Amino acid sequence: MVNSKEILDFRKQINLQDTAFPMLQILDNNGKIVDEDGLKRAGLSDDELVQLFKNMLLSRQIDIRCMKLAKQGRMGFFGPTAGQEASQMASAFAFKEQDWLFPGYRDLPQIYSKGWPVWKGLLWSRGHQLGNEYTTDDGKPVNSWFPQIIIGAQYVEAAGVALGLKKKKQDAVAFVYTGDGGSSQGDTYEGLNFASSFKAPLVAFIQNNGYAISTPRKVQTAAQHLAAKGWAVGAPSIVVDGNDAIAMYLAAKEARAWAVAGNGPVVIETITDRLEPHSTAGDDPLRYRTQAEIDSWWKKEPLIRMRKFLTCKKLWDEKKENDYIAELDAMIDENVKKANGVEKQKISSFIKNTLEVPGQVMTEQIKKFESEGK
Ligand SMILES: Cc1ncc(C[n+]2csc(CCOP(=O)(O)OP(=O)(O)O)c2C)c(N)n1
Ligand SMILES: [Mg+2]
Repeated sequence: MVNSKEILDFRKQINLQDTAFPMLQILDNNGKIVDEDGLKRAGLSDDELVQLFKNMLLSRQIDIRCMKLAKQGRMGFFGPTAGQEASQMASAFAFKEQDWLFPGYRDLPQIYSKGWPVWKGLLWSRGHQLGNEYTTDDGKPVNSWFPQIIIGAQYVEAAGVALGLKKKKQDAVAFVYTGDGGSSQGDTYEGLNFASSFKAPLVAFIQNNGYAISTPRKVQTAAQHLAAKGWAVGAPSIVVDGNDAIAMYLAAKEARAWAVAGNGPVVIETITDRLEPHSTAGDDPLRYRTQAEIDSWWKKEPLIRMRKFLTCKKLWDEKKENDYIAELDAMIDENVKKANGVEKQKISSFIKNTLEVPGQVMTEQIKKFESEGK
C-alpha cells in the first residue's frame, strides 16, 4: 500500500511529470537513423519515403510563394508553415482517404495533401467564398473542415465528427491539429474529454512550435509537457520530434490504428518551430525572440535531415530536387493565375453564403446589394 508520506510527496509528482514523456525520434538532426526498429515499424517503401519528402517540398514551395505574394500585398491572411513540414505533412501521410481533417489556420498543407487545389487555398487566404469549398478540381470532397481561426474550436467539432464516424461504423478517424497556445483553450480539453469518454476515433495533434504569436511556450503553461493534457482525459499521449518526418509518420500511423480499433483518442505533442513570423499581418519575431534562436532552429529544420537521409540511401540528389521544385513552381504559377482570375466576390453572395436563413435586415441588405450589382 502506498503510504501518506509518498502520496504527499509533491516534489516526486513534479519529477514524474518531467520523465513521463520521452521524445520519439527516429531520424536525428544529422539525418542519421537512431532507432532502426522504429524505421522498420514505420514500414515505408523507398517510393513512399521519396513521396513523403516531395509532399514536404510542396508545402515549403507554397510557403515561399505565399510569403512573396504577401510582400507584394497580394495574399491576404496567411500563417507561414516553414519548419513545420514534418509535423504537418508527415502526420498527414498517415491519413486514409476516408479520414476527416480538422485543421487550424496554419494547417493548409494537410488539406493540400488530401488533393485540395492550391488556388482554393489562395482564395481562402483572401476571404473569398470559393476558398471555403473543400473539393478537388474534379468536385470530389476532400473530407476537410475549414481551417479554424477560433483557437481550439476545431477540437470540439472533430470530437463530434469522430463520434459520428464511430456510430456509422466507418473505418475512418478524425485528425485534429492545434498549437501550443491552443492547448490552453477550454475547447481543446472539452473536445478531448468528450472523445475519450465516448471512445471516439480521434488523433489529436498539439503542434508545439514554441510560440503563440509572441507568447513563448514557457509562459503558456506550467505543465512540463503539453502531451500531459491528454492524460487528464485518460488518453494515451506522447511527445514526438516534430522535425523528424519518419517519427511523425510512425506516431500518426500507430495513433490512427489505435483510434480506429475503438480505443479512443491519442494525443501527440510535436516539438517543432515556426521559423517565420506568426502571420502576414505584420508580426516581427525579433520583438520576442532572438535571431540566434531562430538560426538554431533553421539548422534543425525537417527538410535538411530528410534530404540527408534520402541522399545517403541514394534515393535523392540535387538534380532531382531542382527538377521537382521547378515542377512545383510551375504548378503554383498556374494556381496563382487561376485564383487571380476568379470573379471578385459579391457582398450579396458573401452574406448569402454565410447565413443559411438570413434575418429581415440581412435579407433587405442582400436585395439592396443585388440591385446595385454588388
Ligand atoms: C479563441 C481565440 N483566442 C485568441 C485568438 C487570437 N490568436 C490568433 S493566433 C493565436 C496564437 C495561437 O498560438 P498556437 O496555438 O501556438 O498556434 P500557432 O499560431 O503557433 O500555430 C491567438 C491567441 C483566436 N484566434 N481565437
Ligand atoms: Mg504555437
